[in-house]
Amino acid sequence: MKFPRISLPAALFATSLLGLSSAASADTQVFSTDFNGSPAAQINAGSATQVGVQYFSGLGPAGNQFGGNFLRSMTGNVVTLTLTGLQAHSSISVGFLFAAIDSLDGTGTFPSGDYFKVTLDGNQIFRESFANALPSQVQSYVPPAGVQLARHVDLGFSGPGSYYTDSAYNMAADTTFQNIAHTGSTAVFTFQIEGVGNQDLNDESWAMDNLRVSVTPVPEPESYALMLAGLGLMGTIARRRKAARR
Ligand SMILES: [Ca+2]
Ligand SMILES: [Ca+2]
Ligand SMILES: [Ca+2]
Repeated sequence: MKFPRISLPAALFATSLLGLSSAASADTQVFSTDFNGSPAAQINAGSATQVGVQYFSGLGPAGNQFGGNFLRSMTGNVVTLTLTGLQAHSSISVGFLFAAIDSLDGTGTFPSGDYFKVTLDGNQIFRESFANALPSQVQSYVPPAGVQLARHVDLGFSGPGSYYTDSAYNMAADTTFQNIAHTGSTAVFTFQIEGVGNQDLNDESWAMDNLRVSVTPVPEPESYALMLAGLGLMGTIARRRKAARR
């Protein structure tokens, strides 16, 4: 039995091609924090602080559960995440656990308007109201399957009481936040609850835990050049072999 001969350059090239294709198909995590240790330098939290998650602890799927501390913010405050030096990529995804704490008023009439808004590079990617106080209040956010972890449950902070129940969501499972077209080397996300219904921290607030950002890489221009050079080399090898068999 004869084994086909493979030249060393061709074998090396085939290996590098495999590497490139696997890198292109899998997302690469570029930021992650669980808010348990020192605050991440990439986050400007404004007046938000890292505090214990209280009864949110353990909510969430394996590997992505509330625990330790999270970043708790009053309504009206803006939390900004700034990422620089990102590798070449075609899209970006952000995931986090979201805690809707105490008597957020949804789209309701007293006082109306507690909207959680997320922007990327100044463009709004999410804006929905969240309601916790009364079951009759209107919440515009309809969580996709697998996103809602708790609703109208006392998970701590103000209360307990009918006005001060809480809700929890796994936003990493909401496709709104996944594979957003993006190519820039810098990405700036903002998170806030805004609207005419913003009240003080003891009345209503929100928090996030396990904030993670990933990108879908594309080969760098140098990699393309390498790939083209490799293809040329393989072509040359194939032609030489064909010529040798004549
Ligand atoms: Ca945490
Ligand atoms: Ca509460
Ligand atoms: Ca309010």
